[in-house]
Amino acid sequence: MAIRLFQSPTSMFCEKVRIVLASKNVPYDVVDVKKDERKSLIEFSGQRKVPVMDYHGQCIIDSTFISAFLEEKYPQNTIYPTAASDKGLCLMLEDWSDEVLIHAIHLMRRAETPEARPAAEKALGIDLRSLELLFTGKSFIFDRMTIADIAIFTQLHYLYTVVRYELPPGYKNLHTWMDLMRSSLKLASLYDIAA
Ligand SMILES: N[C@@H](CCC(=O)N[C@@H](CS)C(=O)NCC(=O)O)C(=O)O
Repeated sequence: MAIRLFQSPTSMFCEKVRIVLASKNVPYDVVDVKKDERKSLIEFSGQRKVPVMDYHGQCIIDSTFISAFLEEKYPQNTIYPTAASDKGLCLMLEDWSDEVLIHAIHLMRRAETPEARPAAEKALGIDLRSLELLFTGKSFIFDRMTIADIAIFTQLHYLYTVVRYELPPGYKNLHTWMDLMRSSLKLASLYDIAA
C-alpha cells in the first residue's frame, strides 16, 4: 500500500506537508479533494479537512501531526533544530503560524473589495512587524531550514499564490528570507506552488 496525501494544491497546510515530504524524499500519491474526492476523504478520515495522510492504512490528520509523524519515520533531513530549547521554540512558532498568522491571512483573502483591504492589511501588519524583527540578522530562523520556516513561509506564500498580494517592500528582512525560502525550495517565482 502506498502513502497517500489527501490534499488540495492551493491549501497552505497541504503545501507545508508537501515540502516536508519532499525534503525527506518520501514518495507518495496525491488525492486531490478539489476534484470530487471529498467523499473518499470523509470515508477514510471521518472529517473533511486536508491535509490527511494515509500511511499504509494509518490515518494521520493535521499538518503538524503529519510533519511530526514523518520526522519519526524518516529522521533524515530533520525538520527540527537539534537543541531541546530551540525545538520548543520551533514548535511554538509552528503553532503560532498555523493558529494565529492564519487568521490575518484569511482576513486578507476575504478582503475582496478595495475598502476592506486597509483593515485586513492593518491586522496583517501586526504579524509582519513581528516577523521583520524575528528575521533581523538571520537567514533561517534556526541554523537550517526547520518546520518553523516552512509553516510561516507557506502562510505568507498563500498571499502570493491565491490572494495575489505582495508583501510591502518595507519589510526588507522578511523579503530576504522569503527569497531564501523560494530559492531553497527551487521555486522560480513566489507565484509558483511547491509541488
Ligand atoms: N490545523 C489544520 C488546518 C487544516 C485546514 O484548515 N484545512 C483547510 C484547507 S487550508 C480545509 O481542509 N478546509 C475545508 C473545510 O473546512 O471543509 C492543519 O494544520 O492541517
